[in-house]
Amino acid sequence: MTATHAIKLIGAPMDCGKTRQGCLMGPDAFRTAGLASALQSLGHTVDDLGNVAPDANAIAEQSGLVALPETVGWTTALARVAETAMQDSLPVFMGGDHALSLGTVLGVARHAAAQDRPLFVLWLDAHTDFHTPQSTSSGNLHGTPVGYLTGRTGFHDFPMFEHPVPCENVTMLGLRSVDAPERAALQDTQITGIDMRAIDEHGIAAPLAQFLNKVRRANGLLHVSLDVDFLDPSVAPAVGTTVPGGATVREAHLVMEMLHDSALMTSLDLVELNPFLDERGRTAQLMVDLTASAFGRTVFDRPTRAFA
Ligand code: 4U7
Ligand code: MN
Ligand code: MN
Ligand code: MN
Repeated sequence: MTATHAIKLIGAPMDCGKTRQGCLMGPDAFRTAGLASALQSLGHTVDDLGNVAPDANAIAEQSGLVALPETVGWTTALARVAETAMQDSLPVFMGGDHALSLGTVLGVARHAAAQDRPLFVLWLDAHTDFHTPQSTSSGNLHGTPVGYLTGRTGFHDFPMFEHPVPCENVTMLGLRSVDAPERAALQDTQITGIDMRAIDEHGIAAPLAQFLNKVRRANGLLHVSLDVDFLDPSVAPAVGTTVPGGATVREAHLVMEMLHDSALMTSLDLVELNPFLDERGRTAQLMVDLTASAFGRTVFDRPTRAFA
């Protein structure tokens, strides 16, 4: 039996980070799939805070960007909620599209700075989400949160990211769709990007273990952002941005199990679930099962080793 957590479930039915709609149903799909009871049954205290709503603001729409004012409104609201929740809990943000991480990581970073602890980010995604509002050609701001949280310039209408996450503290796993401007910008950074080819060759455990050791040595906080499209679309169809060749069910569980064993994770985003595209709830269910693994669900406890 391992440490129990005070978990806060926070719904972020954000759907404006891209044009394709449906992620607003995500939080309710996570609830219907039994996220709270799955975590409670592992011994954790779970408090569902309901859904956040975006702040109002007077920012103007900008041509070439999808729903900039609303996205900034979500960012300011979620940053506030995240920073508060970090004080006495481990928040799990139920999205909503990946633009919600603009806000959650901003709030988490403010908390980390107040604690005088370094923040690390694990990005589980087919995409690097490293655009700026200038470099994106789709205009979809769900492709920008890593650019924002690492302090790239160009986020003029967003709150200043006062304490950017150092690039060497960011690891991405599962990559298989990176736009040319993202690749060019990433080249000049210390971000660790593990693509599917590297995972095919060397497995997913080694790069993750290396990253977790780094977090531990630094006594860091660890924010994990899990995009549904990290997973292969054959096992997780409920996402707008499917890219073939993603993580298997077992690779994803191993990541979550190692996160649990590390006891390092201090906040979690579950993003991009689009229940309108799901098949009988299977993607929502898989995401709940993966979250349960991250919070200690196992077949056998490792220390006693079954049959050993
Ligand atoms: B997600 C894309 F062009 N890079 O910018 C873009 F391929 O949060 C996709 O990872 C972004 O799902 C995907 O629109 C954002 C595209
Ligand atoms: Mn635990
Ligand atoms: Mn993403
Ligand atoms: Mn993605």
